[in-house]
Amino acid sequence: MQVTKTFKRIIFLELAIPVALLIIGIYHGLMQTIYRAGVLHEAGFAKLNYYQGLTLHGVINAIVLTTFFAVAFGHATMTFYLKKEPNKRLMWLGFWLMVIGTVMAAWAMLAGKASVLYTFYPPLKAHPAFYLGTALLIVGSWVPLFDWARMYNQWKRENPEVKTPLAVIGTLINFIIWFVCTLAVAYEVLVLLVPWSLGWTDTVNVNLARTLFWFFGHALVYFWLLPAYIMFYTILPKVAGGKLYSDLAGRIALFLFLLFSIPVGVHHQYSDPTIAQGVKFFQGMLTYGVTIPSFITAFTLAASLEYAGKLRGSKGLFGWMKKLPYFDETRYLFAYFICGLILFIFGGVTGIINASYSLNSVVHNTAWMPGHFHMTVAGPVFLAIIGMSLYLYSTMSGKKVFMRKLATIIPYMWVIGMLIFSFGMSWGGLRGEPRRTNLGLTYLNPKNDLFRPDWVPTTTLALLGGIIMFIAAMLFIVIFFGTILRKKTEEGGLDIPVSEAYHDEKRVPLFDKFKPWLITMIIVILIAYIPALINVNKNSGPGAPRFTIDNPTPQESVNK
Ligand code: HAS
Repeated sequence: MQVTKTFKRIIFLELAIPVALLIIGIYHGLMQTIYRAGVLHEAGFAKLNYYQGLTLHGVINAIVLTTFFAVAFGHATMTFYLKKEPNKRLMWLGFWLMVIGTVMAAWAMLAGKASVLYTFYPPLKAHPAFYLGTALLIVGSWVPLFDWARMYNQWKRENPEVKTPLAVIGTLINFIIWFVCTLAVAYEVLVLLVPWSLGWTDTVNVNLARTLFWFFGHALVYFWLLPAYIMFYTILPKVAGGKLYSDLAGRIALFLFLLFSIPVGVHHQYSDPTIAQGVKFFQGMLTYGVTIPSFITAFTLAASLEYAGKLRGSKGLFGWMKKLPYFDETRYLFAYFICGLILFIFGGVTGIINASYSLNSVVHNTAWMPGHFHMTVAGPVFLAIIGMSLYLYSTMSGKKVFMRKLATIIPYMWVIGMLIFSFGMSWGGLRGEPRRTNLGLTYLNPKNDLFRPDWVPTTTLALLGGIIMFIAAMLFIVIFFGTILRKKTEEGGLDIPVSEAYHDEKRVPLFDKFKPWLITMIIVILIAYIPALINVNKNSGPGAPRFTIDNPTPQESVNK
């Protein structure tokens, strides 16, 4: 499909800016494993503090890369399937808001004024530029939703009886979840944190801030995941050489995410004393609910891949696994998708363990947790993002992928590194190794009284995995920018592989409209969150003054 130059330019910028920033994000990931394995016994390295690096790592990789990509991929998907381009002014507006927000937050982090990690929990205080920057990044990513809704309504009027393409349903669902969940974090930032950070209010209600953050924070993980799921349902079966087993299964899964993605945030707060057990129990049950669409996805994709393997002549129950195009460089996207899915089997299992109220008390705030989330956000999400960024850039620019064989091998390197890293982290977590801690200063320093020799193997494994992942990611960055620097060999266009459905069930109106789902979504959120907010309002103690990462006394006392 031919698209305008402006459309291409905006998409290229939205893909290339976060990939360039990944150099900083990935470097700080490697540094984490180095500090934690006790290779360094310092509070910082190269004039950057440990927590400053951890904040850069989380914010760049988990917030900036994912948000820019979701917007770029959303534009590409909506345009490709609805055959209409979005309004260019709104595209630019969204883009510039996101860029300005990123620059503000990046300045605050690099200047050492926002070492508050990607969760920015108070009472750790950041510079207002950090909060306002992240708010602008979010507001910029809202803009496309309103234009896509217009495009969708127009398309619907022109095609009233046609089933809405699955990728369009997925994109709209994802950005509706995003819009609703970010309202809470916008309130947290603008009403609680910015005035407190500026000194206009003396204290902040930490529990309320955390509850608002997690209203946003767990839905955020599905905002990361859904673009990958859209690719798995609509592109993967095609590049595997088969068909999507069931189109309806994909729709059901996506609408279930609309219901369950938000009202589960309290499972991050099982240890918060302000929230009552009943609320935790209810949101814990809903957390099991949110695994259902992923189970539907696992079985539907496995059936689609089995079909692809059978078409290639596979025999027996699991013979299809041997017949998939793992190293076919003409279908390099397959490698990125399958590696992500393999990691997600482990990411999903560990997530279900976290969801259990009792097991959570064993693993909460231990190294187990980064073990879990690297096999989700740095698994299917990261691999789908980088694979698709390369694919979109190469096809739209008309430039051939630089070192395509290597591009096909990178995801396998990533999987090997990630499995070693996450095994080390999960094992360490079960032995009590804390997360978000510069272990090299104490527990992994043999000269320190607190030295823990039993954490040496676990952190060494994480370091080994970290090194392999670092090499894989750097090779990807070389390939991505190598492709940008290549000469154009053909007229590029927007061309996304489209999977045909094996069971293309007839249109079920319930799974082709948003209203009933939106109403149910709001009801479930209100039931889950009104009691949680009442608890927080009633049970929170006095507000907290401002703290910075380098001092255990409030900032006011330091300044006196
Ligand atoms: Fe999680 C904490 C529970 C999914 C990310 N999670 C986190 C944090 C992050 C994160 C970043 O209940 C840390 C936040 C922080 O900084 O404190 N998580 C879950 C559950 C799921 C889940 C139940 N998480 C994700 C996803 C993430 C993500 C997705 C990012 C994208 N998580 C928790 C809980 C906590 C938590 C608690 C808080 C813990 C605490 O105490 O702090 C579920 O959605 C998982 C369902 C997944 C599945 C797997 C389906 C498998 C598929 C692959 C199939 C493979 C095929 C290939 C077909 C059921 C689809 C076959 C072919 C071959 C050849 C083999």
